[in-house]
Formats: sequence, structure tokens, C-alpha cells
Amino acid sequence: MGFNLKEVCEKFSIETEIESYGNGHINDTYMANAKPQIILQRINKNVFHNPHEVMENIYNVTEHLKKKIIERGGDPKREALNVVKTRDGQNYLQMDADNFFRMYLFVTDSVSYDVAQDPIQLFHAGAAFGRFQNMLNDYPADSLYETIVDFHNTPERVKQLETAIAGNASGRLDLVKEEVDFAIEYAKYSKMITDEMAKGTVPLRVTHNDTKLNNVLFDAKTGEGVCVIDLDTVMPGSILYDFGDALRFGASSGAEDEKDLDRIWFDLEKFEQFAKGFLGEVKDCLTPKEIELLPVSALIMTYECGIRFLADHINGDVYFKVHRENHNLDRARTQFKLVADIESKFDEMKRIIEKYL
Ligand code: ADP
Ligand code: GN1
Ligand code: MG
Repeated sequence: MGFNLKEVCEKFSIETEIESYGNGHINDTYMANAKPQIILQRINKNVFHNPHEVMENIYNVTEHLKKKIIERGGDPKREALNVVKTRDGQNYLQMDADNFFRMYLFVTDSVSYDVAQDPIQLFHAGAAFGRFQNMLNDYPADSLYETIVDFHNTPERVKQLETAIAGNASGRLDLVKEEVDFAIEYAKYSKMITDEMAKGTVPLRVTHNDTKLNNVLFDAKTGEGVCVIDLDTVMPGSILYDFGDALRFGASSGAEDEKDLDRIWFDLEKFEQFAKGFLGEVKDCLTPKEIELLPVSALIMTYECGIRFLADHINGDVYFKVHRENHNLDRARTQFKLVADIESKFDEMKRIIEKYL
């Protein structure tokens, strides 16, 4: 490690002990029971090549969110991320060429889930992401940096998988033939959102782009969604990205890395709760094409994440954090199991969506 955490904390005027925290796949997260309680993160420079731009986006977006939260009579210290500045008044700290840190106020009395325990949690998550979308509706999209280019460009993700296959850096290709065949077969869905965006029938909006269930903090007492976190990828995108990606993770019956695929299916009750919460907030602003593509967006986003995990497995685990052998492969397999299950449930999904429009 080219840095010392105690020294890092001191530069933010925090003197307490700090410990590892959370289950994100990208950044290194730490928590300190200081006064106030804080979250410290080392920004993943391999993923975010320009941490300065990431922090500009986050600072400006959270300032905007805080104004909206105050207008709505909410608590801006809890309902938005609050960037803690360094002693020098900066939004982040650069220790050296690779080590960038930022600090947030810890959102107290909150919980997050890696697997939903109760479908009602999906309702609250849907409402939280829907409100987030509403509050950023008037944010000037062209002022945001694109922190990861082509982040949800699914056809581009297919190309990246093809490049991984051609390179076979890990030498694992022979062992993943079944998964590669699945990925190639289901590439037929990959252009459905991007083609409509190119036509303008699906508009560009300011979106979150990483709407995993564990990127919402829920109030420990009421169970309601308090704060949407992990704002590194807030950029112009499609609302279908946020809807589909949330379901990919939140409406699964099990964990993203579950090894026993008999325990993985797409849970329509969780889907219904999320749709109810999300559409309750955003239905009035959706275009007909967006509405039409809501069910398939869950398939496309799950497929996209599956091929990203598969490509990373083939590349030798260079992007997502892994904690065991074949971790990215296990993740890709759950995603593909969900893709096939979502495909068989489109009719029911459409019926459910109609109920909440
Ligand atoms: P990653 O990009 O690695 O997913 P996140 O920003 O999502 O990183 O943070 C990882 C985890 O840390 C979250 O899932 C959440 O549990 C916790 N966390 C992050 N920010 C806060 C915060 N401000 N208050 C409380 N918990 C937080
Ligand atoms: C990453 O950062 P985290 O763990 O919330 C990834 C998402 C993936 C997700 C899969 C910047 O999200 O795109 O969907 O893992 N974030 C980035 O669990 O690549
Ligand atoms: Mg996260």
C-alpha cells in the first residue's frame, strides 16, 4: 500500500481508528466511528481514470440534491451524500498518482441489503431511485463528465467480450464454452435500448447507472429508502438503465454470486414491488417507447452485467473485486440464469407494469 490510512484521515481532520466496510465491487470503503461518523473511500483509479471529474460530478449533483431535499422538507444531511472536505478545502485528497480518497458523512441509523429479505424493500428502493430521478430531472446533463465512456452501451460491451475471448488472457476460455455460447445467442437483445436512444424515442436523462439494491440505504426504523449512494456513475443515460439494473440485482431470488443455480430465479413479486415504487414516482415523464421497453430492460441490463463478469473472468479478474476462485464466473452464471428466466416472464411483467401506469 502506498498510503497510510491514519495519515489520510488526518488530512480530513479525522483522528479516530478506521476499519474496512461494505460489499462494493469497485472502491475500497472504510468507516470510522468519529464525531461525526464517516465513510472514507479510496477511488478505484483502474476503473475511474479521472477521479477529479468523478468528484466534480458528485459534488455538484449532491449540492443540487440537497437543495431539492430542503424544498421537500427533508433532511439534507441524511437523504443525500455529504462530501467532507479536506483540511485544505478540497473535495478529495490525492496522495500520489494512484491513490485518491474522498470522505462522506456516514448515513446513520440506516441499513443496506445484498439480497432483499422482503419484497417491500423493493418498493422502497423503487421509490428512492424514482425520487432520485425526479430530483435530477432539471439538472443540466451536458455539465456532467462521462466518468466511464460507453458504460451501458450494451453492443460495445458485447465487443469487449469478443476482445476478451480473442485475447484469452487467463487461459480459461476452454472452460467457459457454455457461457460464451449463451452470451453470443442472447446478443440479439443487446441493441434494443441503444437503437431507440439513437432515434430519440428513448431520451437521454441524468441517471444513476448503478442502481444495485446495496446502493440504497434504508431507514433502520421505518424501512423506507433514505439515501441513494454510490454516485460515481451519475451521467447522462437512459431511465431504462436504472430500471433494468435495479431489477437485475434486486428482483433476484438470491445473491449475485450464488453457486447453486437452482436457488436463482427472477422473483415477480419483487419485480412488482419495484415497478410500483419506481413508476409511482416517474410514470408521468415516460415516453411510450420507454414504457414498452421496461420489461426487456431488465433482461438487457442483466445480460450486460453477465457478459461484463464473463469478460472479466476471461481477462483474469482485472476489473471487479473477487474473493474466491471463479468468482466472476459464478456471478456471470447467476446473471445468465436470470436472463433466461426473465425471457420466459415478459407477458406477466407487461401485465404488472400496466397496473402501475
Ligand atoms: P462501491 O462503488 O465499491 O460499490 P459504495 O459507494 O457503494 O462503493 O460503498 C460501499 C458500501 O459502503 C455501500 O454498499 C454501503 O453499505 C456503504 N456506504 C457507502 N457510503 C455510505 C454512507 N455515506 N453511509 C453509510 N454507508 C455507506
Ligand atoms: C459494480 O460499485 P458497485 O459494486 O455498486 C459496477 C456495476 C455492476 C455491479 C455488479 C463502476 O457496482 O456496474 O453492475 O458492480 N460498478 C462499476 O454487481 O463498474
Ligand atoms: Mg456500491
